[in-house]
Amino acid sequence: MPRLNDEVKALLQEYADLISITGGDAFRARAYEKAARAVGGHPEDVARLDVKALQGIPGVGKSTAEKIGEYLRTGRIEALEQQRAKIPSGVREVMGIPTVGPKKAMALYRDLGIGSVDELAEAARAGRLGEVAGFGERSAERILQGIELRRQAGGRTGIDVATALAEEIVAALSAVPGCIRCAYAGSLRRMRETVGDIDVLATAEDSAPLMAAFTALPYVAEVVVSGPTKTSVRTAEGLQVDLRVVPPEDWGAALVYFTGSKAHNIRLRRMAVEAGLKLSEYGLFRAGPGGDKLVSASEEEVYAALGLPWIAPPLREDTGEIEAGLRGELPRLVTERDLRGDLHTHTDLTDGLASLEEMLAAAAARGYAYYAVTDHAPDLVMQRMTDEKMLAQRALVRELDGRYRRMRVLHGTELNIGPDGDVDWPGEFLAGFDVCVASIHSHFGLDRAAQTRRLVRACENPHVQVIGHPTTRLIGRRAPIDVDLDEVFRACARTGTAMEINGAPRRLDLRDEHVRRARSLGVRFAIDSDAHSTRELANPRYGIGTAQRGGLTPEDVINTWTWQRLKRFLRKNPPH
Ligand code: DGT
Ligand code: CA
Ligand code: CA
Ligand code: ZN
Repeated sequence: MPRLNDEVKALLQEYADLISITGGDAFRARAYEKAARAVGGHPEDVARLDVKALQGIPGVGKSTAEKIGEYLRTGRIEALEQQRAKIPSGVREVMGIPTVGPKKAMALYRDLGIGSVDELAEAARAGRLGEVAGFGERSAERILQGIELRRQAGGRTGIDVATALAEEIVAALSAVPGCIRCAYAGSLRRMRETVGDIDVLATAEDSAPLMAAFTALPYVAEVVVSGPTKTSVRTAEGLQVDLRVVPPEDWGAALVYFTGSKAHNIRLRRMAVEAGLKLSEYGLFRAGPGGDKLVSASEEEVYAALGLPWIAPPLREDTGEIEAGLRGELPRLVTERDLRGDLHTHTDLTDGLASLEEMLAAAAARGYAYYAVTDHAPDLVMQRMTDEKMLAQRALVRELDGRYRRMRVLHGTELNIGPDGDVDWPGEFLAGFDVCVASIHSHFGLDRAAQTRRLVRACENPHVQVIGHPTTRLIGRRAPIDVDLDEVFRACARTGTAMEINGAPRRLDLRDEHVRRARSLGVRFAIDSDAHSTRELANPRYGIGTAQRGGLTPEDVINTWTWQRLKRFLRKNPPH
C-alpha cells in the first residue's frame, strides 16, 4: 500500500518549500504545508476522492484540491514543475540536509553560489559559512554532521514505506495461479528500522507466471535483472525489490537463507558443517559430493536439524540468539497482540490532525483496554497550550471515559524536559494527570554531562512515568543527543520510570541495541504510537519490531499489563 496520500504529501511539502525558497508568500507556503500534513494523515485514500471531496479534508482548499486532482489525472502538477524549474536541483538537495532547510539553502546559493551538497561541505570545512547571515559558529559543524547522517542513510528506505510496498507485492504475487507460498524476507522480516532493498520469496512448480506478474506490477519503473529463479526490479523512488522463486520443498532453507542476517547465516552454516551437513539457499544436504538433500520444507525443520528451536527473525543478528537457542532460553517476544493500550498520543488541541473523539473512536476500534491522550505542554511555545485548555480537555476526557465501556481513557500530557531537567508545570498541577510522558524538544546540543543530568532529573520527578523518544534522533535527519544512556537507564530502573520505544517510523527511539542494554539494567518500556492522526495509531507495530530486536517479553512492557497493574506502576512510589 504505497498510499498515494504519502506521495501527494511529499509533493505538496516540496511545493511549500519551493514557494518559501523563491521568496513567495509565506502565508501561502504555510497553507500548503498544512495541507501536506492533512493529506498524509487523512484516513481515506486520496486516489478515491474527486476535487470536491478533496476539499472536505481539513486544510485543503480549492486550489490545493485542484492540484491534487491534476496529479491524479496526469501524474504531474504544472505549478510545481514551474517552481522546480526556477531552482538548480542541487539547491533542492542542499535544502534536504538536516539543519539547512529552504531559507538557508537559498541564502547559501545567493551569497556563496553553493549549488550542491559537495560545495556545501567544502564551504563548511573551509569556514566560509560565517559570511552568510543566519549562520552561527556551530552551524558548520551541524551541517557537516547532517551531511554525514545523510550519507549513512545512503539510499536506505524507512520500514513503513518498505512494509507497505512489500505487503502489496506479496498479496499480488500470492494471487497468481501456481503460487504456493509467498512472503518477504531479508532485513524487512527482521524488522530493521531501514532496509537496503526488499527480498521476496515464493514457491511454485513453474516460476514463469510469477516472474511475469512481478515485472508487470504497476510500481515497477525498471527491471534490473530477470531470470527463472531471480528477478530484480526498481520502483520510481529507487527502491529495489528482489524476487526469488524456489521449488516448494526448498521453502524452509531458502527462507532461512534470504531472511539472514548474513552473520546469523554464517553461524548456522558453521553449525551445519559440524553436524556433517551442508546448508545453502538450495537446501540442507548431507556433506560430501552428491550428498542427499534432507527435508527443508519449513524453517522449523532446518533449525531442528541443527539442534535449535525456531528463532524469531528479529533476533537473527548473531547477537546471542544462537547460544540462547542452544540453552533453550530464547525469550517469548512481545507481539502487537500483547499491547493493551497506548500511552503517548496527540489530538488537534495541539499538533494532531484529529479531534479527541476521532482518536478515541479509532483507539477503541483497535481493542485497547486503556488509552492516554498526551497533548503538548506549554513550554513547547508554538503549540500554545494553556492551563485552561488542558483542564477543559480533562473535563472532556472524563466525560468520554464513561462512553467507552471496555476502554479506560487516561488524561496525560507530553511534558518538555528543560535544559536543567525541569518540566512545564509544578507538582500540584502535574498530580492531576493520569500519566505524564516527558520528552526533550529543545537544547539538543548540550554536552554529555548536561544531557545525562537532565534526563536523570526527569526520571527523578515523581510525576513523570515515561521518558518519550529518549535520544530524540530522527532517522537519517537528526543525530541522537550525546548522553550517557547507562546512567539514565539506571535512574529509570531506580525510580520506576519507563523508557519509551516511540513507534513513529521516523524515530524508533529507543533503538534496538539500546533497548537490549536497558533491559539488562532492569528498565521497563512503553511501546507508544506518538500518533498525530488516526492512521498513526498503527505505529506500535514498528515499535514492536524494535522491541523484538531488543529481546523484550510482555513482562518488560508496561502497556501490555492489565490496567490494575499499570495503575500501580503509574503511582510511582519509589521504595525507600
Ligand atoms: P539490507 O537489504 O541491506 O537491508 O539487508 P538484508 O539483510 O536484507 O541483505 P540482502 O538484501 O543483501 O540479502 C538478503 C539476505 O540474503 C541476507 O539477510 C542474508 C542473505 N545473504 C545475502 N548475501 C549473503 C552472503 O554473501 N552470505 C550469506 N551467508 N548470506 C547472504
Ligand atoms: Ca534486503
Ligand atoms: Ca536483496
Ligand atoms: Zn515529542
